[in-house]
Amino acid sequence: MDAWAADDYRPLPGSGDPVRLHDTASGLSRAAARGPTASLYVCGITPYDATHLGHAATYVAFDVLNRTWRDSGHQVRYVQNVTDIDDPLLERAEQNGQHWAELAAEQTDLFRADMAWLRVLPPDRFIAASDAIAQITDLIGQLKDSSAVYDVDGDLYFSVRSDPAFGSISHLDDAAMRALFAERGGDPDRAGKQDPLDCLLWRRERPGEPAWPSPYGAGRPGWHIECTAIALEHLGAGFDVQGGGNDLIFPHHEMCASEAHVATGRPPFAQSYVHAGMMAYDGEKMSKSLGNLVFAATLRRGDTDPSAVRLALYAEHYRSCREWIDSSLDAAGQQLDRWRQAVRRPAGPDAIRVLADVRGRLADDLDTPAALRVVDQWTEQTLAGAGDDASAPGLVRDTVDTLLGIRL
Ligand code: 5CA
Ligand code: ZN
Repeated sequence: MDAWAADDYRPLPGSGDPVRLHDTASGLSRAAARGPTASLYVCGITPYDATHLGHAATYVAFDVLNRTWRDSGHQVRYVQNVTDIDDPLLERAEQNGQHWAELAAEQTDLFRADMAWLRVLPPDRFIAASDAIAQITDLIGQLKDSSAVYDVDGDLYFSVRSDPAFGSISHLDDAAMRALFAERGGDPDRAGKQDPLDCLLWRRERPGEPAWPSPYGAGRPGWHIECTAIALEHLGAGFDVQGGGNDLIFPHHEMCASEAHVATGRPPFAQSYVHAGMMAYDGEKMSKSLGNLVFAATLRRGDTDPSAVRLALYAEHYRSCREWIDSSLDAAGQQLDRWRQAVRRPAGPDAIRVLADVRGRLADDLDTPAALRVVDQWTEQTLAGAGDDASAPGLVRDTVDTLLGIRL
């Protein structure tokens, strides 16, 4: 599937520091990429409703990683999926009296427009679950060969205990896993399962549901196997970072990793698992099911400056659980105005330091609040008339543009 048009990414002078990221599995801050190519899989949307600012915050955070990696000399290989086959999407399509594929196409288009508006650099591969059926069924075949698959009334399940490392990403106890599994699309209480946590790989065809032919009969894939198959196909086992919001730690990323460990026999699935905090609104996690949403498209269709949205999202660290406050857009707009005034001045204090400092802050687990303080400080000095470096305003403008995706 096509992603969206790439905005220009202009290389900066010199090169940035190696990026370190907090890895959920080890709890450590680690070098995020090892070779010249940095590989990234970010879990994509389930396209049944418009992109809200929680999604936007997560994709913008990984966009900063993409930009920071490129700036430090890596080639980035970025893959993102679209979960266009899943229960909530099928239910919404049914409610709307719409074909599921039409709803998915409509909402994916909206997402593309939102991402392009926010200047998020597109993934190299943007893959819908419905376009990955062959890879998914092949992978289920590999799991069957490892005796990690069993049948419950024609549906296929993955035995999580077949992976000795199951649990090593989330480190949750059994009761916590069970509760989250039930909350996030799992079926711990289904009769006939060997372990309540075993997850669905292939659901046999039911009347009124989409189905694809497969060696296991007609049906549709479960959720986790979709990302496992797409990541293994396009990045291979042991790629650098699997990312998403922290609501994906369990079960989604735990299940993906275990399926891959068993199928390939070559753990780890990803070197690091990186998670953004949840964005709340009106005191609760912004979520399609709760309906407490601020849509990116509403801002896009109004007169909101996308750079102000990015700046507002950067005000707190990507891993923190944050509350979206409507007035934060006004504050970000004012901050943006000052930055713009400063880069229009004929001269300012040396900006080589600003570039080095912004690079250093972002290389430290994408510390955007600290990076903003660096630019704020230069801005205040410049607006106060300090410095006589005529190249500084241009360099600050380029730094902010390339590393933060903010146009001044
Ligand atoms: N299709 C799956 C992933 S394979 C999915 O979780 N889709 S989603 O549309 O529900 O979410 C898309 C991305 O946004 C995921 O990375 C999810 O973790 C993240 N996300 C969802 N809600 C929020 C929120 N309130 N704040 C921050 N990120 C969020
Ligand atoms: Zn995923």
